[in-house]
Amino acid sequence: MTITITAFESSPDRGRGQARDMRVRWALEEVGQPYEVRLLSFAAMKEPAHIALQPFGQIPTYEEGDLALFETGAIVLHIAGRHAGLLPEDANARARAIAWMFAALNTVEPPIVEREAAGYAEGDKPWHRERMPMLDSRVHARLEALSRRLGAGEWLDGAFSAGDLLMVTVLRRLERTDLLDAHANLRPYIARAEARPAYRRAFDAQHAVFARRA
Ligand SMILES: N[C@@H](CCC(=O)N[C@@H](CS)C(=O)NCC(=O)O)C(=O)O
Repeated sequence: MTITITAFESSPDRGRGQARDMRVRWALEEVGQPYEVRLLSFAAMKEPAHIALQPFGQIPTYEEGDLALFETGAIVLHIAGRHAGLLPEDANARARAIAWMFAALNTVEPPIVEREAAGYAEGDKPWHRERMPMLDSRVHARLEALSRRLGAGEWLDGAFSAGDLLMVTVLRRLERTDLLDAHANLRPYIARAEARPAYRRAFDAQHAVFARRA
């Protein structure tokens, strides 16, 4: 059955793989599933046809036969549940890997996105400069705990899993900041993930969308 995902026609990140379709592309590459991409303009994302698939008018979505999904966590979990390669066979290890998926999206991503949003949505406010150190420290608190748990490990819990996949896409949002520098094992963790052939294929595919338009 053909899998179709949606992505930005013109990604604001200029092909740096920060848009969340990257998570879905990477997961599909890890499990060896081919997919098609429907590119959407910002206007098309807010039209009824897309809102029917994604109630918040965002990308990505995932369609496979009569199944339509939104939310990258749900999509990656669906892919990982259907195909080998992203979740361990052992039931307890599988549950722990899923906990890391939730941790990435529910515990680590929110302060990172809030800090990012403060930059473009509140940069002109008189209190912006005073607020930033507080937002930085919230991100650092999460990174510190994550870094401590990762320790000298290659991945978060044994073999590479969907938990690592989501965590790395979240951490990559900080790649152009200095926030990762205080946590010595996090950039190497990201680099290990980025060296995976499946990651490279997904990255190149989303970059090609940007390159074609440039
Ligand atoms: N929690 C959602 C977030 C989706 C999301 O924020 N998508 C962004 C692109 S990475 C988007 O569509 N932004 C445009 C908008 O919100 O209008 C998920 O993980 O799928």
